[in-house]
Amino acid sequence: MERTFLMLKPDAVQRGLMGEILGRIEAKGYKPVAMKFMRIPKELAERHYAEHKGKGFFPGLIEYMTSGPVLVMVWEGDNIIMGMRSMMGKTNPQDAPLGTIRGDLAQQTGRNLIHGSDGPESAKREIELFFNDYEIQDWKRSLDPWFTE
Ligand code: IDP
Ligand code: MG
Repeated sequence: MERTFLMLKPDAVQRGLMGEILGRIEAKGYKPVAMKFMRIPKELAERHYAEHKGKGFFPGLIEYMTSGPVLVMVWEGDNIIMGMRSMMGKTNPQDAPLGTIRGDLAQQTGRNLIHGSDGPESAKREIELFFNDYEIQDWKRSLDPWFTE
C-alpha cells in the first residue's frame, strides 16, 4: 500500500472544515496512519516548500502556512498519491472541478485548504520531515478487505 503526506492548511482549520475534508478521505476508504495538530515553525514551512523558494508568492505562502494550527497526516491506500491529488483538485480552485475538495470549498490558490504530496519521492521526504517512526501506526482494519481486494 502506498502512503502520502497530507496537510489541512490553516484556512481549513479556521473555517471548521476539518471534519468535512476528513470525512471525504475516510469515505473513500483510505486509512489514516498518522495525525498531528500543530503550529508549523517558519523554518519547517520553508523546508517543506523549498522547491518554491524565490518565487513571488513564497513569502505570502510561508506567512499563510504559519498563521495558525494545521493538521498534518499520513494516509495509506491503493495509488493514494495520485488519488488524493484528484480528490483535492487543481492548485487553483477556479480550475478545480466541482466534486473536488478545492473545487467545492475554496476560491483562491492562496487559500486552497489542503496539501498533498505530488509523487513518491515528495511523499517520502514530507513524511520524514513531519513524523518520527513511532508516530506512524501500522494497523489492520477489519474493513480493509471491503475497500481493496
Ligand atoms: P500544490 O499545492 O497543488 O502542489 P504547488 O504549485 O506545489 O501546488 O504550490 C504549493 C502551494 O503554494 C499551493 O498549494 C498554494 O497554497 C501556494 N501557491 C502556489 N502558487 C501560488 C500563487 O500563485 N499565489 C498564491 N499562492 C500560491
Ligand atoms: Mg506541490
